[in-house]
Amino acid sequence: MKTVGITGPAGSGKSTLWRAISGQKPVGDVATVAVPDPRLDKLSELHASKSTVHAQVEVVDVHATARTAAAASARLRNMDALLEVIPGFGGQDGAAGLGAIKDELLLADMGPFENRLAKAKRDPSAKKELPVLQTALDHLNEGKFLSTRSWEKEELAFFSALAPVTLKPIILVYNVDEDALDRTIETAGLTTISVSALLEAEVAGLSNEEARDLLSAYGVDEPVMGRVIQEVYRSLDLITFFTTGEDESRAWEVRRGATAPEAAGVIHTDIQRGFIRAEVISYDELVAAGHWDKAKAAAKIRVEGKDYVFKEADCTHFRFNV
Ligand SMILES: Nc1nc2c(ncn2[C@@H]2O[C@H](COP(=O)(O)OP(=O)(O)O)[C@@H](O)[C@H]2O)c(=O)[nH]1
Ligand SMILES: [Mg+2]
Repeated sequence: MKTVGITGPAGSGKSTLWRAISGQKPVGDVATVAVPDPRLDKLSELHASKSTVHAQVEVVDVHATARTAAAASARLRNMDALLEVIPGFGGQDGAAGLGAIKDELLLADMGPFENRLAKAKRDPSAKKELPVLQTALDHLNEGKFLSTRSWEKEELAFFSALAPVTLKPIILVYNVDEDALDRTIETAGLTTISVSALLEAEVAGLSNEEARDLLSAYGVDEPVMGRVIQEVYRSLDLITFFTTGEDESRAWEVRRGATAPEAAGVIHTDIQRGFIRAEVISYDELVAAGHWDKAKAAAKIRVEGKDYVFKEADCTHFRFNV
């Protein structure tokens, strides 16, 4: 399960966004949220599955209970991806504050890199780290996020323990008034979505259908959760695959490029270890066939071996030995 942290300036709407994403009257500041996926609902319906299990993400209101900046920044470092909330509601101009927000993220990384560099300079066994740490620090000093450069595996190994904030996928959430949802913000290279956190928080307590109706009255096709998740999956390079049947239909996440045994390992390490083959059909083909058994009867199910690379929305049954 991936963890998404909400960050941003005080009063930007972080807690409002957290409520919007985590649903009705949540308590605390960490919520486990089912990833909405209409494809999964469709598969479940086609197979009359007894249970439907969505993929989950953990959404954290990073600053809600952190007493100090250091505590908040330590928490930020544990996140897989960040949502940076930029206030644009009530006449606020998000662009004006953008520079300061970027500087704050850069600063959060400069400190640890400076410390690490100073230590490495005193430690003869850390000689190899020096140029890499210096390159990273120079990059930050030039005002660039670490994610804007590609790093070799060995380079990353030198500083991944610092869990740099600017190496994480960062999605800017421009929090605008509900009647100004077409406002956008210019951010060189960073993914941005415009939302009204307040409107979304208000509809979060409603039924799915009511929420969609109300949002569509404002021209919003999809609740913020789905939009955020799409961006998070894209930025973390994750894909979704499905298992489906009478007992259960379930969505799973795996990194793009994963082979069939690796995908099997997401379900259980035993299935990866004892992997024999994967029966695979694309979501579209399965829906066209109407049912796994019908697809099988029509010889639409492929048999794939251990080198098969999983694709977005593959539907699968694994065959394995225990
Ligand atoms: N009008 C409007 N007010 C908002 C919006 N988002 C947050 N607010 C208000 O701004 C204030 C601060 O929001 P909050 O979520 O607590 O900000 P945080 O400090 O970043 O957690 C609250 O009074 C919210 O109701 C929005 O999209 N529109
Ligand atoms: Mg708050």
